[in-house]
Amino acid sequence: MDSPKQVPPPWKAERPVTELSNRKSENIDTATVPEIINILHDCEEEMFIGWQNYQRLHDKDFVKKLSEVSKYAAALIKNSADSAIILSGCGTSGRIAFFIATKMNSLLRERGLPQCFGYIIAGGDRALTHSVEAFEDSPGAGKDELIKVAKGKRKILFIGISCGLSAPFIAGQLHHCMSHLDTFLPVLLGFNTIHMVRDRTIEGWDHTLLTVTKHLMLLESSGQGYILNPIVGPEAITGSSRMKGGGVTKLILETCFLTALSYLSVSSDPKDNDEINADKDAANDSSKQEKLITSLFECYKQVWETSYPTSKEQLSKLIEQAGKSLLDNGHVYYAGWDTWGLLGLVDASECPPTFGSDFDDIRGFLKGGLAPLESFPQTMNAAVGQDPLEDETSLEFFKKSVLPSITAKDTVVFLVPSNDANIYHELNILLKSVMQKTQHIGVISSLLVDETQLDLKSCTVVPLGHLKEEMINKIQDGGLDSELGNVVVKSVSELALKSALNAISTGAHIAKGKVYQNYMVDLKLSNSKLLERGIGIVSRCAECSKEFARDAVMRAIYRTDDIASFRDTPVSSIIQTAGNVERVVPIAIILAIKGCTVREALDHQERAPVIRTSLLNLLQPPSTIS
Ligand code: F1P
Repeated sequence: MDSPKQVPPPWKAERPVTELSNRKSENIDTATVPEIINILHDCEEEMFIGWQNYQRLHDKDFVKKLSEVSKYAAALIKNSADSAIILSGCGTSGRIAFFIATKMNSLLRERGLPQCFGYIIAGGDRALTHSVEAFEDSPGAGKDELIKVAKGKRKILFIGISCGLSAPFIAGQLHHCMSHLDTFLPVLLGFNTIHMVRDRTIEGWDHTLLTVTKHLMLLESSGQGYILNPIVGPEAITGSSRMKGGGVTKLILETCFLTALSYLSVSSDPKDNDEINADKDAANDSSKQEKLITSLFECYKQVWETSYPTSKEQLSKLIEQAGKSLLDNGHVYYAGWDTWGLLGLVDASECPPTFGSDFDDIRGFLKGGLAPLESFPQTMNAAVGQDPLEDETSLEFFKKSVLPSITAKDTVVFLVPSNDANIYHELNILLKSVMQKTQHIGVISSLLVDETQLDLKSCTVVPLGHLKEEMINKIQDGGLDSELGNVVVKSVSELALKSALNAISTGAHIAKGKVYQNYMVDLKLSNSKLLERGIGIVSRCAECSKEFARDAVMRAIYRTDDIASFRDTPVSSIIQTAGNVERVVPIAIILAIKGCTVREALDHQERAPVIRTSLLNLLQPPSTIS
């Protein structure tokens, strides 16, 4: 019997699953690279098999809810003149919202349907590539953005994504939707149970995340809202929801919208599109749609699973090269085409907030850059240039402005999605130029790629898995036409790519000593969730109380031993300062362990800049350090 087994209320806070340390990855910092890959695999597997007794992706109730949301999406797509589907999130969740909205709009365009997907990312479009985490704390900013994007629409499916069910930005938007139910169907997507949602006061607001979520839960009982929250277990790097949180968000949303499109039998003659009859299919065949959803989940699992054995050896080599680059103060560059290039950009942009790295340490470039991908031009700001040569996200910019400065210390990883003569031509030219600069070159390719067309000598080639014919047949029997089948083939390989990229950037930062046990010990404390996470990490590493850790963090932020005058400083102001100060968590850990002054902690940090080594030195006698 696969019914949900969520722990029932009372509404007592416990540590959310998304902030727990995963027991499987406790020793990831001392593991060899092949072992790191195994650990990541074991943690990611929880996306599909679930965690403890909580609701899983495959559970009947979850699949049923997703099918209902997808039915609603189908109806809106059908009547899209005055309807919209808006996806919103902060950080990685906002980037995935952008990714999906862009992809779905281009699919609708190809099918002769109006583009009705929109996205919101907290902090605006600059946050697509940069860390702009502070907006996550503002319910008001969330609401204002939603009002802008929703303008002129009569019916809206709003999906607020917050992996930790923790972003006030999303709570502000859901609250607005719930006050305008004539227009909005509000959906919350995340990976904790409701009883783990924070009930803490939010500055300048008289609701909490818990009150908003409970209100939505009430609406759910009458079909006026949904909470989609399968539990996928703690992240391999504690709290790093960019990893499986981001992956499972992509998987769930793509499944939802591809299923929605399967409801619409589009006539080959665009004039006949009026005859699309979503309602008939939707009402008649729920169980067929639920089956399709389950089959789609299986497709993702199959390709994700088969990519590990096929890619492991070569991926290990690439992670070692990338780690060496970062240790030598070199760079890792991802250069890719199509959605693969975009995923490279996403992975790179997550490193500064997670590992306290520089923007240039790991960077991504995409053929054509981000500008042509805009889904909702009114939300784009001037940060993304229109000329690819000036657009710092484009492959053209990479060729012109980055390639000339590449050295033997750098690693370049090409992301090659498809069998395309233009890509082969461009890549062969690029490979020739890059080979003259560095030996560290990786090529991650889908099985669609014909490697005989490429000059790959001395490259580390990482092939990903491919969807089996029988699975393609299964989803086509389940209602997807061959065009949608091709989209599935692409989408499932993207998940495998995302895992490989996460492994490269995580493995490289482990090599650089930015992970202690499975904690990100140099994260940027740029919003309230990250401030709390940072205090928790200091308390765990230094084995001290939360209060003691909080004081150490405050001293590290303000670089003073006398923090009495900062006691009543509002969290928003602490965060504003903390976001601009380097190495807050490492300094706070030293302060908490040594009981020294800030000056002494800074000196210690300077003498031992590799954080993990410095921590081990403090915690153990040097002779026992591995
Ligand atoms: C959003 C987010 C993460 C980011 C960092 C800060 O989290 O911006 O994407 O990696 O951890 O929070 P969530 O709202 O999706 O839980």
